[in-house]
Amino acid sequence: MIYSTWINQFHSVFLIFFSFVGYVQSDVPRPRGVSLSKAPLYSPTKDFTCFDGTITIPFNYVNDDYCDCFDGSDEPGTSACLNGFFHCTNAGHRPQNIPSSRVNDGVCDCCDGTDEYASGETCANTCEELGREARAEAQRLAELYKAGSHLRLELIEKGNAKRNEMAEQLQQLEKDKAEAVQIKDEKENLKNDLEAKENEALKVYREAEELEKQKKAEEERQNSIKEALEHFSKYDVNQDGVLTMDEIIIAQVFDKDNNGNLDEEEIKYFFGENENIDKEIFTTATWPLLKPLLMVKDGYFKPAGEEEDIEPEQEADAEEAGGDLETEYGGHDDEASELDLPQDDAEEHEQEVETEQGNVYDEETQKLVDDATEARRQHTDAERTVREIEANIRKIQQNLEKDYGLQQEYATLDGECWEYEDKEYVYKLCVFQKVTQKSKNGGAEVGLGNWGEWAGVDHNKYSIMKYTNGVACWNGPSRMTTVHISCGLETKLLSVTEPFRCEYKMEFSTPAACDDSSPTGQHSSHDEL
Ligand code: MAN
Repeated sequence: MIYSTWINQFHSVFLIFFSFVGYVQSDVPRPRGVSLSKAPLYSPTKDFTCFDGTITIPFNYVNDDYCDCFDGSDEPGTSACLNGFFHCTNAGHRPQNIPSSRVNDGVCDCCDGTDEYASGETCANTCEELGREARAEAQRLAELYKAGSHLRLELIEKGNAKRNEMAEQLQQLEKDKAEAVQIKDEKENLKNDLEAKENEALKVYREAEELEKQKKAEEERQNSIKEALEHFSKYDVNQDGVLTMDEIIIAQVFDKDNNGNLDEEEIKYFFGENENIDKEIFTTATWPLLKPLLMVKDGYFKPAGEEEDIEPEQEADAEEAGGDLETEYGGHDDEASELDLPQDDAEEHEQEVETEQGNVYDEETQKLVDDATEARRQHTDAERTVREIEANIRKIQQNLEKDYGLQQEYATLDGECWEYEDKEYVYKLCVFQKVTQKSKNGGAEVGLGNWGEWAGVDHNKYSIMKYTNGVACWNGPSRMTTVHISCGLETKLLSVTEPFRCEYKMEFSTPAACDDSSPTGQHSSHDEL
């Protein structure tokens, strides 16, 4: 197989070399400006039919300097038809077809000078010299392609191996994934089982906690009533079970604004519509209003700006006792020292935290909690493993979907990066990935495009790579880059330009492009119409 490729390559090289000399041969009589291949269409013994088949004219109308055919085919040797072509034989070099308008226009277009036969312009025949140069260039290219094609074969081999390896990896990963999913499902079942047991065991604790809470709430309620009644009894000087206005005045504590008087507003605040207050009203309505006031007087609240002096637990208790309390009530020492609520509350809080931390489960329950925790951890790990495998699968699938050339010759370049520096920037091409630009004066890398597609034309799709969707250009579209690929013995970035603002053009050479069986490889110079 390698041998037959070489035969092909030799054939191609042969074509490149001799396509420049093959035209010297015959001197078949033909009208001026007609190529050898089209000569049979111009027979002096017959009428001439335009190439488009629309009109037939006597043969002596051909090249009579009057355009008869719509396609210009009757005037190959004059400038009469706007759309005609003049063929120069250019013996010694490449034949050429030039637009009819250039015939006898005073400019030498054909290297054999035949286009200026009546303009008076003397054209030197430079075909031999040009042909020599072209043949030398063709020879150079043929040798380059020959040498490059060795390297290209290696790239093809490695590219195929890489692709096969990726396909194998994918298969393996699919297997790994199936196993990982199974493990994950098992872990999930185990987790669900253990969580059910854990829940069951904790239910008892939660219920007990709930009961405890209710009990505490009831205790607090009772304490509050007790406390209220103690205060009631203290203010009810004559102990008749009713607080009167006189008694309230004596008690002093109802003087909200501390001005030494009980005004109407203060009386209304505590008494509402009642004239006297019995124990029931005191406990349910008056005490909740009075207690925060006592706490203020006891120093649990300070005027604005002095809050930082409040001990944290006092603050918490104060909030609980009456969050909407206004702070302008300055503290002064009073009977409020009897209120030792804050300390109790703090202890209670500590106890709750301890319960919530779960340090108090019995051994069996604790084991169930630990088992469930471990099962949760293992399930999370198993889920992560599946996700990681899936990410790898996606990556390999994306690579396998990439077009690495007809024979995978570009596969090994995937992910490889090459740099090019000009005065201002360092450019980086990471093949099949992205293109970036970094200013030499510092600053972040600017994306000039991500791998998009092959964009070569004329049967040579693999001559241009397109990288699109780079960083948006200021006031313009996203940056993009085209990478023009040519055959070279070394893989490297040859040049970077910016022909249009934010549209970059890179010249990149690689042996992967040294395919002399492709149209470019043969450097076809057949330009006959
Ligand atoms: C930066 C570079 C240039 C580009 C301008 C557009 O300076 O990316 O290549 O032309 O931005 O504003």
